[in-house]
Amino acid sequence: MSREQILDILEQNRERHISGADLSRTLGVSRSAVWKQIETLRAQGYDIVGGHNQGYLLERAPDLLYPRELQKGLHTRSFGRQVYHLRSAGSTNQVAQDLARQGCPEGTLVVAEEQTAGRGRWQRPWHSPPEAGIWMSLVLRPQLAPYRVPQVTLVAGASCARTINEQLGLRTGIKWPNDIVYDGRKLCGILVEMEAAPEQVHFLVVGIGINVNQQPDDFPPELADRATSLSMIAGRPVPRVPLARRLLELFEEDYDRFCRSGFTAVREQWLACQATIGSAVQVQAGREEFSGVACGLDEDGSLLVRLHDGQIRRCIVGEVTLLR
Ligand code: BT5
Repeated sequence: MSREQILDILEQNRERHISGADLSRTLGVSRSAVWKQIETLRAQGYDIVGGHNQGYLLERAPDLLYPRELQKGLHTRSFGRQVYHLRSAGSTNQVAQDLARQGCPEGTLVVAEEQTAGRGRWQRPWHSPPEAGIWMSLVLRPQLAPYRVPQVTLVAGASCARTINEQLGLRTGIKWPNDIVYDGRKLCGILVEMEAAPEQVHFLVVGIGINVNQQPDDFPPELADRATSLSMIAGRPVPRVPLARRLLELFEEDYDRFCRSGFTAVREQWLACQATIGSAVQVQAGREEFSGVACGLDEDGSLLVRLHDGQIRRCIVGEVTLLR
């Protein structure tokens, strides 16, 4: 007997109590074995009311990113078909990289309720407090030359913005290349890491961090006026499980289109959600720094910036600051 079977039965009977005797008969185990499993489920956050004599009723599943919860009604081919759920991880990108090196299939997902060493680009820290956000990493194995990897960041950004906007009825925007922002504050970041030979990517790890249920006090002082969360924007708690599930579906759809038809197939979608073009920007690209007006997105995903002397500069990688 597994806890999963007990949950299956309780989920199919959300309107009535199921007696311990019925559960023990159906599953062929003792009533005390049933009780022990119920206690474990409660410890995992499942709100099960009742007891031996009254019978059991599942009132509420927890909003934790358990594989079982994420995979309920998940319409994907490979994304999230294999899920590693961790209460706490250093960095989910690191765990996913290790799994990728061991040969895990494309679409393998690592999610953590908390990260203690969450990272951004250039080893900057990513603040990931417990149960407050979606901290996840996906392993991808595209047929792709390494120079095109920055495009995958844009694809993931477009999928994140689409998911958030669709699920919450918001108009968040993408700051090129990898931030989702609302009212000038960052609520989601993407970190794509790769292992590659000169001509061919071996695997990618796409790390996505979405601030969901933080309140202003949950952010460290240095982020207080630069970061926000979906619940701060929506003014209510936001369930994480449906959001993460929908993100897996939309990201798989966009990624498939990208693999089949190239970046052009996703470019329009990125443009529909962008919050960069048209703004005055300052760009840090390697050791170089320049400012101008972001004036377009090239066919390959590079940001085009018109400098003050009218020259157009293409940026393939870099850090953009929006100037007000
Ligand atoms: C990013 O880097 O925005 C990529 C963030 C990726 C995080 C995910 S979570 C799951 C997976 N596992 C990981 O270890 N990472 C990925 P970057 O553009 O370099 O931005 C980093 C900067 O964002 C930091 O220097 C802070 O200023 C700011 N920051 C840190 N934590 C934040 C948060 N929770 N919300 C908003 N801004 C944050």
